[in-house]
Amino acid sequence: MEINKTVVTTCTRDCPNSCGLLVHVVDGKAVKLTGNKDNPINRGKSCVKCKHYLERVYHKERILYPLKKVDGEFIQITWEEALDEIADRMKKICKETSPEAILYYQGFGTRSALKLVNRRFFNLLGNTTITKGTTCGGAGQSSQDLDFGNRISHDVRDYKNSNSMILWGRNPVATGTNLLPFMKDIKDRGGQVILIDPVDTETAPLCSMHIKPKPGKDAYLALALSRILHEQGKEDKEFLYHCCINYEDYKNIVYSHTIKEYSDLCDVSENLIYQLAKVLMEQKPTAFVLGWGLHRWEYAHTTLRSIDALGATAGSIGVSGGGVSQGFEEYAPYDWSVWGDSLQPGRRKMYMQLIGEELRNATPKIQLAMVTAGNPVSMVPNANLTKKAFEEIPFLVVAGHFLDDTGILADIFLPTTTFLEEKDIIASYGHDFIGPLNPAIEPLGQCKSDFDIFMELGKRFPFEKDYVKSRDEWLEIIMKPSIEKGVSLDEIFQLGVMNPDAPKVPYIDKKFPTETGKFQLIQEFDLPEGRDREYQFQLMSVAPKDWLCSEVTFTEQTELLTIKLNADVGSKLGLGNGQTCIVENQFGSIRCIAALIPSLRKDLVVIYRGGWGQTGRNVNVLTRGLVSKVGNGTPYYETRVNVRAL
Ligand SMILES: Nc1nc2c(c(=O)[nH]1)N[C@H]1C(S)=C(S)[C@@H](COP(=O)(O)OP(=O)(O)OC[C@H]3O[C@@H](n4cnc5c(=O)[nH]c(N)nc54)[C@H](O)[C@@H]3O)O[C@H]1N2
Ligand SMILES: Nc1nc2c(c(=O)[nH]1)N[C@H]1C(S)=C(S)[C@@H](COP(=O)(O)OP(=O)(O)OC[C@H]3O[C@@H](n4cnc5c(=O)[nH]c(N)nc54)[C@H](O)[C@@H]3O)O[C@H]1N2
Ligand SMILES: [Mo]
Repeated sequence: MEINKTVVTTCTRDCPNSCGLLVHVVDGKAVKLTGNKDNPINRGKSCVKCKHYLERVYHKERILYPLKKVDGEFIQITWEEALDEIADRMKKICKETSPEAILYYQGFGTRSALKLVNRRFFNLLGNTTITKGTTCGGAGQSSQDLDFGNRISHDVRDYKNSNSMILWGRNPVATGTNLLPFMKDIKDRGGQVILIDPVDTETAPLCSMHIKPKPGKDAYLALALSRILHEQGKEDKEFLYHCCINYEDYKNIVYSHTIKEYSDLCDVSENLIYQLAKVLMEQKPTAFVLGWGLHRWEYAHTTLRSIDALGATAGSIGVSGGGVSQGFEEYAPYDWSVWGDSLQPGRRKMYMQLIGEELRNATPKIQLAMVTAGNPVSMVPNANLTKKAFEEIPFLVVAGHFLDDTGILADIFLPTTTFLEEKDIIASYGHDFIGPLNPAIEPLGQCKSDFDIFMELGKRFPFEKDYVKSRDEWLEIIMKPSIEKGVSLDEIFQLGVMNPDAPKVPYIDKKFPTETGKFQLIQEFDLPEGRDREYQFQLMSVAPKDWLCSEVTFTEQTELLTIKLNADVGSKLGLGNGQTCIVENQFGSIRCIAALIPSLRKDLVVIYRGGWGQTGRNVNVLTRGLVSKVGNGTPYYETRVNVRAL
């Protein structure tokens, strides 16, 4: 490998940006990561997560050698020893019990093309157990599939044609900066960018208006807006009558409450609701840009579908500059048969978000589990239960970068490369650009990619011939659907390409891949009050700007987590700024440091997600294990807590 160079690559961190990057390498060491100006989506920009990523790559806590736990302590072993032991144990379990007693848990840390072969390994091994459901975006995708037939979002560049934008439960300043120039552009052209988020986020100051509904109750706001549009004759009659089904039922829902009643239900003043309706009527087209916060409710589909229907009413569907955009299919360019799921149609699947409970109730019991690119002990709800369940697994293999809450429980820990050390391809859940991973530096220490780990393991099994291939051979196979549409791997590795299937404006022909060929308006409205009213606050465990999911180091976590709460409410609880308090509910408790914010809603508290239990910073000891009604998502925010001074 050349030792001084600039390498074109893509950020693979779990983020909708998936920025095109340049790695600047001096003497074989990556010294700087910058945004690639040739990338059409991020156009040279990149975020704070990228700036600090090299610290993570070269961090002294990063694990660079395979480790085995002996008498409670990790010792360094060779790859041969590690992989032989894993393969031997797998064979023994398959022979003596059943492949079912082996669990594969694939987290969301990196979702690149070559990761498809991971699950294939377990499918070839037999009817092993895998996970179902998702801790991320399932509810949104399924809800939009119900309405549109298929969730397809607008390319960010289409927001050049928007005259207003509603950011609904999304925090791009922290989680996806490639929206920011488009927000500014709309405002520069005299349009409004409106944030709807119960929390005072970093994005709020950049917006023309910030509406803070009662958490989880946005559906009432969407219906109120639709009612105003209808009452003023400004609904998109053409689209509602000719391109939708269920319009009469939907209209009945819309007219089921008065604006005053809706205002009370979502706790947004009538005045603000009318102001927002005015934007929808006068600054068309409106781009509705939805985030992942909206998914994390048990009845998220009611909210999401009410917003889709509002988009239909406001004339935003199938219109350039409009749309109700929520995300992209990050596996779109690949051949899904590579997963090999058809080999094991009847296999057992455990809910990811209930993994603790599932493990404890399983028959046969899991005897060996392998986790890659995930940290379920920190990130899955009800962390105390999850941790116990993982501790009880007789043999746990974790492949990752750091000894996080899951890694620390491993019997064997396999050190994996970062995207700077790998060749691969990655698509995105925030846009339709397919980007390359070109190796910029040699693997640190003895780190191996997940791909190499699975190929090495594959060599130890009779299915070797089917499975063990070179990286390039697998990439050709996985990318076949894209190659058949004219994409070449060469152009991907040079810079990347747009997915050839990406529409310029989704649904511009007003034809929808639903059963009826029409847009399906929400027909039934189901939104119960919510659980655990005996606790005082809704717990909003949202994404922090400064770190990403649980990708933090031990030394970064010396202080307790901050809890943000309304200043008056905090004072009544006897709390001052900087004071330590206990946050607790039926699932557990953590200590936090109070930050009193005058403008914050009084019925919620905010604690950032992703901290580790090892440092007392895991907010998921408080969250409820639950599956959303639609889409098998995770309703993290259906959690209420009390706070008291220490
Ligand atoms: N810096 C950083 N970037 C990240 C991440 C990170 O942890 N840190 N995480 C990555 C991941 S995994 C994902 S999925 C994305 C998430 O990206 P986003 O969706 O932008 O971020 P979230 O914080 O999950 O949720 C956004 C907002 O939704 C709001 N929200 C929650 N419930 C409701 C509700 O009922 N109504 C309304 N209107 N708003 C609500 C929250 O208050 C929050 O501010 O970001 C990715 N990028
Ligand atoms: N309370 C609360 N909890 C939440 C959420 C919330 O809003 N509130 N949001 C949820 C969301 S949106 C998500 S997506 C999940 C994320 O939860 P997880 O899927 O567990 O993901 P991460 O916390 O990002 O942990 C990923 C780990 O994989 C490692 N890693 C990265 N790339 C690779 C790779 O290529 N190979 C291997 N072997 N390891 C790699 C990283 O270093 C990191 O240790 O958490 C959820 N948890
Ligand atoms: Mo996520």
